[in-house]
Amino acid sequence: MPMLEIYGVPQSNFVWTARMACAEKGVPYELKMARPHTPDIDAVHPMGRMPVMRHGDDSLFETIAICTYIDRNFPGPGLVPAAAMGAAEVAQWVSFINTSLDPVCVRQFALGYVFPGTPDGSPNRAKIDPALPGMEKHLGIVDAAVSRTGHLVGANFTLADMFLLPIASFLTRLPESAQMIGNLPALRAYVERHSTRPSFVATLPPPPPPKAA
Ligand SMILES: N[C@@H](CCC(=O)N[C@@H](CS)C(=O)NCC(=O)O)C(=O)O
Repeated sequence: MPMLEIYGVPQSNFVWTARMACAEKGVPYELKMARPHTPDIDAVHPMGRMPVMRHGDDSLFETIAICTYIDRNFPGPGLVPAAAMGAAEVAQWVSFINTSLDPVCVRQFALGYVFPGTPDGSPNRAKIDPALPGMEKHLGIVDAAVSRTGHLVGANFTLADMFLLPIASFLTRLPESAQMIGNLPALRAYVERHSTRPSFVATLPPPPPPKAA
């Protein structure tokens, strides 16, 4: 069988999710380093976003599609519950994270630090500050959700958690979000507990390279 290939950079939360899905499932894969809007990515994703996947003659874009393929095409533990309600709840949280939580907490807030676009490279307060109330709301929602069982859905670690954990982990490293998570006991415990998970440890992104002098 051909080797599964994931294209992207490991610091992307979505690339991290796809890699965690492979690790949870025990699927061997090759991470092909590729930035957004470069030929390998543009060849598959119509908007030039990462990750994209190739497997033999098949290719996919959008993380949920890639993870669904990984889950259904390979043997190993299911990433989504078999029961209708559990599967629907995973879809619910993945959709919420992708369309509501990620835009505020990653695109607006975190990228205001990581890719500030300011003349001197300082954090982009014009992006960060307006994101804070929305971030507080979204983090409160997932705190309440994981307070029940320590997972987003049911009593097991599912694909929904693979979407949330990389984002929550990144947020513990930035000042305002770290403080918010510090004040949300269930979410704080969730990040601490699942950060020791083998699939998380095996896919932890390396620190960014030092800035050129
Ligand atoms: N909905 C897409 C989002 C992918 C995405 O936004 N990836 C980011 C990196 S985390 C990216 O490629 N951004 C570049 C851009 O939007 O131009 C998915 O689930 O895969």
